[in-house]
Amino acid sequence: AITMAARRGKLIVFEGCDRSGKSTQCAMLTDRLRKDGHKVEQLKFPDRTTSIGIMINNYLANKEDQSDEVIHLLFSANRWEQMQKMSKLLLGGTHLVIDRYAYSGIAYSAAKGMDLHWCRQPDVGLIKPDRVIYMTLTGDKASERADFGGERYEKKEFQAKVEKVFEQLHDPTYWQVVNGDGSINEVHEDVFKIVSEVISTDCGPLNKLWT
Ligand code: Z5A
Ligand code: MG
Repeated sequence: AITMAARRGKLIVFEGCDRSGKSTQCAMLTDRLRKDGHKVEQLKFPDRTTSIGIMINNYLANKEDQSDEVIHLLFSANRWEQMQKMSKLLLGGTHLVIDRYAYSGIAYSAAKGMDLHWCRQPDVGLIKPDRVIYMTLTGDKASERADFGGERYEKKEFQAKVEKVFEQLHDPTYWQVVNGDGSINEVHEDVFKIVSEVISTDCGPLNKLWT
């Protein structure tokens, strides 16, 4: 069990507000790690391919309404439905690069005025990331980037509230901030430095989030 823990894959999560470059950086990091010979898989939340994911997609696209509580629980269930697969991959030595996680779940719901403690409960016990890379953008950069404003939550004032909740969730023991203002390649180098260090460290057995 000890060698298994030492050789397990690492769970790297990208978080942050809209258009900060999470998806771009997840793809670049995954490619780079794979080229370097690592076993690595990329996942994203919401995973819009499952039946729960389709309900979430309809909500985000404003095609369907849900109460705040229901959509919150669907986002969480959409993570829980991947836990078995994730745990298998990690224990088999595959690194996982994940685009958004429970922190987005809490940040977007609490930004609507929902109780933060209530919002956190459904995600308690998910696999804990080895590192959260929290991407920031200064000023109006987000709204200047492509496609901003197409979905339900893509409004400037709302994004500012989301950012405030992320700041409350920030845990310096395993979060690192990456400034997304630079060029895609500059940001990638910052990300890669952080992840290289995590990958070469023995992080012990898998842990559960917020337990
Ligand atoms: N949500 C929730 O409420 N509860 C939950 O539990 C979860 C999510 C998991 C959809 O998420 C919504 O779901 C989201 C949160 C909510 N709502 N909002 N807002 P999503 O992950 O599917 O969202 P998305 O559509 O992928 O967008 P995004 O994540 O906001 O964008 P991003 O991934 O951070 O950025 P990007 O796609 O990499 O880049 C955006 C654009 O900027 C693109 O044209 C890039 O080419 C460009 N870009 C990227 N990097 C740079 C740099 N460095 N310079 C210049 N331009 C750049
Ligand atoms: Mg994205």
